[in-house]
Amino acid sequence: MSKILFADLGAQPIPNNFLSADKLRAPEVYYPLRAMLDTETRLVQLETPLPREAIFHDDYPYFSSQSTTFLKHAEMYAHEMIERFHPKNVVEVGGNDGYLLQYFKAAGISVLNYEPCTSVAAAAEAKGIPTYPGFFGSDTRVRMNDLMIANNVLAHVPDLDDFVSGFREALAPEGVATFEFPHLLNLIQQNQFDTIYHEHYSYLSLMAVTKLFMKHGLRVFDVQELSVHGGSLRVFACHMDAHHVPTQGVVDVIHHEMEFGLHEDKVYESFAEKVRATKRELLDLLIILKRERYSIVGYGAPAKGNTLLNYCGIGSDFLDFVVDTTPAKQGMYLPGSRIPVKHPAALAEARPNYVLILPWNFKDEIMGKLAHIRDWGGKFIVPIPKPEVI
Ligand code: JHZ
Repeated sequence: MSKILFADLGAQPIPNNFLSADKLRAPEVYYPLRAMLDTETRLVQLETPLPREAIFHDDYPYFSSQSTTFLKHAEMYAHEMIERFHPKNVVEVGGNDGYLLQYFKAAGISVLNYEPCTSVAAAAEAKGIPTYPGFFGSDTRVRMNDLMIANNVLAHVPDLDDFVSGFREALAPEGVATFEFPHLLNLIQQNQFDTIYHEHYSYLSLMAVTKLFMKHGLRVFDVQELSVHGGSLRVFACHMDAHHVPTQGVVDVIHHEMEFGLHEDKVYESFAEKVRATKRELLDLLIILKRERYSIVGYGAPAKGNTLLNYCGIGSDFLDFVVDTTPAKQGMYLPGSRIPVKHPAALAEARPNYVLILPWNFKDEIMGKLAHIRDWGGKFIVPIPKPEVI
């Protein structure tokens, strides 16, 4: 087994550990952030994984319901699953604030959420979603489920073997498990290096996931390509001997991955330089703008924004502040860069010349919401795949 360096983003703090004002004079811990390709399993994973309890804690500030694009995506998913598989019970692992299970519940289906972060688990409970406040794994007792969901969770699991075997144990004989995750192919092609952070232990392709599932007695029978989060896959899996008919889609996506070269090492080896080039380009742009004395504010405080800002060394010397709709992030400071996070109303007050959109995956929704910045001549900067002024 050999490993190849995929990306080296220096040392970085935990991206969702926002700082309160009283922590600003205290030291902050930075951990090495390097992603490596395992040439045998084809998994890209962090070289120094942190304990999951350090990352998914009681003050976890990411609430999935903050984006209407994402809520629509969740509602469509629920309707599609109900129509196609008619589940009587549904378990979601990492179901966050109930953004998805609420649609199954509304259709009268029995639901259960596994969510270790009490901040978001409480929001799910408040929506009437029964929530078990713990991590899911092979020791989890829940059994005979018709539909099991792990959307944007597989990448967050330090022990994939334990997690996937837990899914097999908990699934009814003809049950279906679905997994959504950002597609490694898009990460590389669209230069989404900022999605590499301590919370994401793995960066996944269909070829790697298929191998992993097979090892644990699960068979991939369908896959869909989705635009969400910069391009994701939705993988459908079942027991080896279940009756779900395999679709052509699985063959097509793996073929596409091979055409792109994900089964070889070259595309991984060349990524690190693309990352460094983007850093130089973004800094070039921001330095020019600051020399001209333009004001720049960040929109959104996503985890990926913290990778970008910390890797590029962008602090309040470039961005006056960032705004975010999440109440748990407002009044706090970004980890590492220590840029203050404000309520979105601060943006109209400050009338900045430029707004740097950190959650570029929601850029259409955000530019729609912020169309009024044009009134004072404001412009947007979208940093990924390539810094661009709009
Ligand atoms: P967003 C999250 O990553 C967390 P992040 C997680 N690690 C994961 O895997 C991926 O998603 C898939 C704000 N916002 O979703 C809300 C506004 O303020 O891109 C969020 O703080 N106004 C589980 O954190 C942030 O931006 C808006 O109109 O990188 C978006 O974060 C919208 C649309 C968002 O992901």
